[in-house]
Amino acid sequence: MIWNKVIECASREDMSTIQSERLAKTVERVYHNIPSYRAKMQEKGLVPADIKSIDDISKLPFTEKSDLRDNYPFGMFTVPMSEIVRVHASSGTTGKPTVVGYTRNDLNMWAEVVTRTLCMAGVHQNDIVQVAYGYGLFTGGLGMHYGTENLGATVIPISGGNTQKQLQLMQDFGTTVIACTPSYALFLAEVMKEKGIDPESLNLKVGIFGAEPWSENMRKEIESKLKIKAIDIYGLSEIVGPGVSCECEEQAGMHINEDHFIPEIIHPETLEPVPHGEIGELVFTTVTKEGIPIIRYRTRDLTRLIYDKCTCGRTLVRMEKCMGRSDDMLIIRGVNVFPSQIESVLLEMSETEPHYLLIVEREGTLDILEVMVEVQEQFFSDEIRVLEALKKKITQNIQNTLGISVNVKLVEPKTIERTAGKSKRVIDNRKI
Ligand code: DLL
Repeated sequence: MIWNKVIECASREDMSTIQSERLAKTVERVYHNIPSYRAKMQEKGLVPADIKSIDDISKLPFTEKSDLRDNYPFGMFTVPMSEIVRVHASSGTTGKPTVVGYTRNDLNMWAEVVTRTLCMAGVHQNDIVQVAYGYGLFTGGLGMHYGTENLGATVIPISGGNTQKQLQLMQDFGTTVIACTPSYALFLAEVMKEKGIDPESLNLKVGIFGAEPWSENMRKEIESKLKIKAIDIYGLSEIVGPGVSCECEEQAGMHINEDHFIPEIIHPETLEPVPHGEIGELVFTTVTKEGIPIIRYRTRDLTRLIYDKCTCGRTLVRMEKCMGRSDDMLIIRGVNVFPSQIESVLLEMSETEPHYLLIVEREGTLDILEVMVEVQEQFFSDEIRVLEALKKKITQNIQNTLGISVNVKLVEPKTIERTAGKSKRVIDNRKI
């Protein structure tokens, strides 16, 4: 089922026309309503009339998380507070959260894009959707909630955590769709196994997983353990929340709702657009938002765009699974390392659990990368020789992938902290 066929299957030409019209209007609005945007445009010698079509988008200045922080809490809103009907905020690693506000129209638009993504994932009106993303300032819970209601499916607003209850409701209510972070999905699978719950005995068929990076191998792991189709959904609070893009049942890249959010890929250092199809940093401009329109927001997420028509029939441009972030990329002795690379290695090995923690230290001038890995119950034996051999094998596999040496530390199952929300994979203790 396609929710909005006219838009989701539009020709490139029609989409460009829609985007160009909306972009020009948005630029006009922010120029006249937000002093910080006006100042940035004036610095570049730009007036709204210079932006006539999406071909002019790269003339515009970028927006960064720090712009939202500097205007904390409501300084980037373009409408009076009487028109803002909800706020959300995303907790940063440092300092104040970034706050976003939605008008009634914004909330309707958000519900519509999430409904589209649910249809992409193969969810129907008669499905029962357990929303296990956190409800609250985080956009995951409420974002999925209203999209599900808008579709007409049944929503179970359980929020994150409370694993026992999650499983009980899955059994009692006949949940068919679970929406949560991929790491929490694995945790649910783990607890199911412990409790002797056979996933085949449940009605689960689809999982809608996002809010953190996860690899193809992790997808395979979740699909085989929960016996479901695992769909990747992407979004960020600064743009709208979940629903910026999502995979369809083909699982071949996430369709971007580009009539609302125009994507670009730039080189993270030169900030210039990269040639079509190359990997770089994803940048979004919102063209329908009223509460807090955002021009050229630097997501720091690394991916590439795919413009070919998808076999599902949609023409909406697709973005590949995120390779990581330009800023959570670790640089270890000069080598770029993404946690997802290590995750893939671990998931390919049958002896390990997909739970790991990377700890980076600096000894003198040397970076040391320690990888804490959970070993499966049956392999965790007291026999030192067996464990030593396993440790050697894991170390070798990781080193072959990364091209740098690492210290592997094997730990017992369930040692590494599980969370119901986004997992923390890296502790960087370097003081640089
Ligand atoms: O995580 C919104 C969301 C909720 C998306 C539920 C999907 C599902 P923020 O808390 O603002 O918003 O975090 C946004 O999370 O820039 C990415 O780095 C990361 N992220 C989100 N989805 C994915 C994904 C929500 N599917 C930041 N793959 C983004 C990889 C993701 N990273």
